[in-house]
Amino acid sequence: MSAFPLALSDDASLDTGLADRIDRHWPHVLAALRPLYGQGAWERLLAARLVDAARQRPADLRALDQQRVDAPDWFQRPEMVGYCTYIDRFAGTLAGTRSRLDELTRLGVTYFHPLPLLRPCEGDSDGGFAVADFRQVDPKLGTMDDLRALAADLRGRGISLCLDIVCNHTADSHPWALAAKAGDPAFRDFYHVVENAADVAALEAHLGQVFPQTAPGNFTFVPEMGGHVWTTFYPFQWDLNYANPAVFIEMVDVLFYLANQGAEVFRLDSAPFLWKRAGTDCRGLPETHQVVRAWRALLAIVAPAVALKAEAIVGLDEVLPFLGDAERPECHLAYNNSAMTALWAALATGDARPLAHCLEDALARPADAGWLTYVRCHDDIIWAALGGVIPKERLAWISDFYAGKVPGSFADGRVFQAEPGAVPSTNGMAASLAGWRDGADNAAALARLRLLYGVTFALDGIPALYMGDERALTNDADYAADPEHALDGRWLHRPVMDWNRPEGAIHADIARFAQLRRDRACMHAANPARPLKTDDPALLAFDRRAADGDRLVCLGHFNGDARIADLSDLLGEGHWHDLLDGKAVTAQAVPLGPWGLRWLVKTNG
Ligand code: OTU
Repeated sequence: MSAFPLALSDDASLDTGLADRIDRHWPHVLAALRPLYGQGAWERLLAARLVDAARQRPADLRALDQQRVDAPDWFQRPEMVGYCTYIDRFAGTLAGTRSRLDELTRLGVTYFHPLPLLRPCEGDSDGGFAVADFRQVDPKLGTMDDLRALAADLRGRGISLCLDIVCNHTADSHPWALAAKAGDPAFRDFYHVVENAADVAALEAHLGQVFPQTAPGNFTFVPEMGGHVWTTFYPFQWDLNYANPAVFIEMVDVLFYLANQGAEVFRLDSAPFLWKRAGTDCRGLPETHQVVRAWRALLAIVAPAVALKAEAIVGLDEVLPFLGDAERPECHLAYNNSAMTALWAALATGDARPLAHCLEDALARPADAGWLTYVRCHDDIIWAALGGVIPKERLAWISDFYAGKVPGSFADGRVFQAEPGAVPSTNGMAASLAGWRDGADNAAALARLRLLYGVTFALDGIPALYMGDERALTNDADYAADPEHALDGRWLHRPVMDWNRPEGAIHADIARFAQLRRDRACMHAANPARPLKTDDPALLAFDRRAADGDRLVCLGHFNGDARIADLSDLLGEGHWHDLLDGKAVTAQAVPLGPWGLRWLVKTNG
């Protein structure tokens, strides 16, 4: 009963490998979806979209598919380095971006993630995360032709394009929402509508809030809908109803479409929220994982060159399921937000032990998956995600530290909105959070920024640079002057790129981290970062080891003092040298500078 419902016949426009891929992966699609949707007409409808998309897949992308079927570890390779930015803030338009690609190449970038660029709703669109058309580019940025051209340019340089799939919700001005408002029952069923207030209250009792001040609650009363629409995020972002197979099919068709334009990675935005079940917190439900598993299997059929990345900014135990396991794979990549958050925690407290703990827990990921490792992104730093690792009072202190409220704090950040009693998360550019102030002596801030990026680039996965960090760009305090941004404090760390700002030392450091990773077998993501025991809480140590013996030990000194450490227990026999400064190091006396960073390898080894 798991046969593919359509005959492929001898269709010459289809890829020769397609039938085999269907045989391999279609049973996984059914295994994931039949428990959700039963057996039914949706199977043929889905199969038809799949065959259409396969037929439309351009020849150059089919060639890429073949390469990646032959070498499925492409996204784990040591040369992978990411860059994330808003197109308008980076280069104005997609065409402008095409003329800035040398900047990316100079930094060693092989993975480019422009934040949402599809046509958003008018006015405030949550930075493009309220999509009004999944098949059209934001006219302010360009056209679909421009996007295809950018993807092709990137591909030509060995850079993979990552696009956001805002899969949890649409804008309330999306045609599906408009049809629902106009009374079409088929489209009403694309969303969750709750008719009476008592039912809303019963659901709310189990739900958290993402934007408690600017968008309290999880429902929005919409008169045209005669009820309350589920809106986890802003009122203009309507959550999709994945219990309706038509929603699943439409969204996977969006994935197929964008894959055929040249996207090589999809960032599944707000992945934990996809499925709703009354009486639960609706985060990371088993049904959500079935949806993601089915997407993985369907892309493995139509566009095997494409990888999925989970955006789940929650505790590690809730992130790991998004990577699946050998039998039931889900995403290829997931954000290692625990490591990122614990990195900032270590910088504030001088205690790197929670970070080592997070790295230990991160070892539980499948060997053929990878992390997206990062220092900053366009969102707030969510301390609550470390709830299982650091006590709440300590997290509250860290949040205060980054808001500059703790005496002696170097940080120049701000708190973001929080639910009553919760630890507020933090906004701010990496440089500002690390204490950078234009016009001041920034030696310590530079060392801190370098430490954060140096550790991140030594971890397992794709290290991603957030636009501006390579020039130590600071906060955009003027965001509040823009009425569309004023109420959302995350715009503090979404500045316009200042191309006249000197590149400075951090630019050279980051480019060097990328270059040093490239040729080292141990930096392949199949080789995880294993924390090593140290007797100094401020000293983070971990290593990467390849099967061929290649090994790198990364040391991070989360302390502003200089010291000389006896690390003979940790490093053992042999001669070592530091790849970063090229100098020899003896295990008995390793100099650790203020906020010092070392990438040690055995000499001649
Ligand atoms: C994501 O973030 C995006 O990164 C945000 O920029 C969007 O506003 C949001 O989705 C809505 O599209 O809560 O504070 O566990 O943490 O999805 C950011 C996932 C968020 C959430 C994450 C969300």
